[in-house]
Amino acid sequence: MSNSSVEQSYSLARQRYAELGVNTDSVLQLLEGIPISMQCWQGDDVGGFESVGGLSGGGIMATGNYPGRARNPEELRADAARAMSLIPGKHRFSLHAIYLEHGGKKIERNQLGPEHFQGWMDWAAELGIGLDFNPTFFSHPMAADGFTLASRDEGIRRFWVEHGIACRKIGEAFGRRQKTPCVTNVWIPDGMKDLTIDRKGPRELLQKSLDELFAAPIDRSCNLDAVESKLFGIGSETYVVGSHEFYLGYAVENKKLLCLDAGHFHPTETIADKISSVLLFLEEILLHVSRGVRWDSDHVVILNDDLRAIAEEIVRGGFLDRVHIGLDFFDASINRVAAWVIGVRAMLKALLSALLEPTAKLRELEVQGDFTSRLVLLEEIKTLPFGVVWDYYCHSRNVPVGLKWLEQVKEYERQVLTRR
Ligand code: RNT
Ligand code: ZN
Repeated sequence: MSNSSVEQSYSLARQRYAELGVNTDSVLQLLEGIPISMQCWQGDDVGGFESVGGLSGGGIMATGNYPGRARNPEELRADAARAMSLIPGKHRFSLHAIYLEHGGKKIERNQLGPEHFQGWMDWAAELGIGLDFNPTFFSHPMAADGFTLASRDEGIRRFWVEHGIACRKIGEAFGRRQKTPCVTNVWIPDGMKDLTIDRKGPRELLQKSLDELFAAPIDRSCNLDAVESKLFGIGSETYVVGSHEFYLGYAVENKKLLCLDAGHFHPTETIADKISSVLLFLEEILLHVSRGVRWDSDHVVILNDDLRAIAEEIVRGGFLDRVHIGLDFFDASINRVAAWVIGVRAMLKALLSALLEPTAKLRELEVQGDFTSRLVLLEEIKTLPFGVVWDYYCHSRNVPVGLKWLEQVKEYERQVLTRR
């Protein structure tokens, strides 16, 4: 598509939206201010750089063997930067503790410090993006029996508390340097495969561990703590210590961010409708936007009804500055750079579509009790030229329009990825 046809189509689309009272130019400005936190772990199948080759485990497993996985921090940074260059707007990058740079020395997880992430901080500063962080409570001998913060073994429990504290300090260092708070998200795999007698004990231990982990004073303007619940995992099908109810209570009582992962609830349960409830009791939340196919499979996020509903809830509720949007998927069966681009672009499209909605008008109809008109208008706006506005957004922010980005990914695959 030529530049002038993108612009011409946009001016007609702008007119169509204006008829409904929606200013597309202001919408695009708003959209530009929403950062999406792109997850590092899509780039190397959740391997990390702790040891050569990395090891997976703790119920997290990427499937597929597409060539070109990033094998070291330099490759991962190059891949992520390539993906970001194909996505409109400035975004963030979410690191896991296992993506440290150890300089050839063995660093225990409870000994990690900001110095092991210096390369990442420099890279982020160069790109002008913010970093988020995640302690890694899996892929480790101390997590081999499936318990970390809720372990009955005091040595193991203490080790993981210390890891959590170390990670919050790293998050604080990120935040101080980048001038936006780093969201540091705690997810642990703890749970039981089969029938569990004592469901209370491990939860008491987890509560105690979190209290210790969060007791270390950290500047809230630099680091925000989040806690992520889960329903079940591989090997923890029957019982997960950090359930939704556990963390909802914990977050409310301790003023933490609650992380809602789209794949961590019952298969027909979606997170969109939870947002307006939890934000009555919490200042801010983190979303892990993911796509479960039949189970918590972490497929690449696409523009489907679930994703649209999440974006609509954020926009309709006026929650844009209280919801941190992070992506959480890992697919090793397709080009990993493309997976990132597909996921972030899909999230942005969902937000754009939500921002283009004549929400005030719809709300008015609802309050008046005119549900007929509400439904008619909702159906009508589905076929407005939303794609044209999206194309113009990409064009005006100097990233490839339409399928053009894929050509660039293919070229990168030929030049770089297949040579690994
Ligand atoms: C696991 C959680 C968690 C991880 C990442 C890698 O079920 O969703 O967020 O996916 O920490
Ligand atoms: Zn998650």
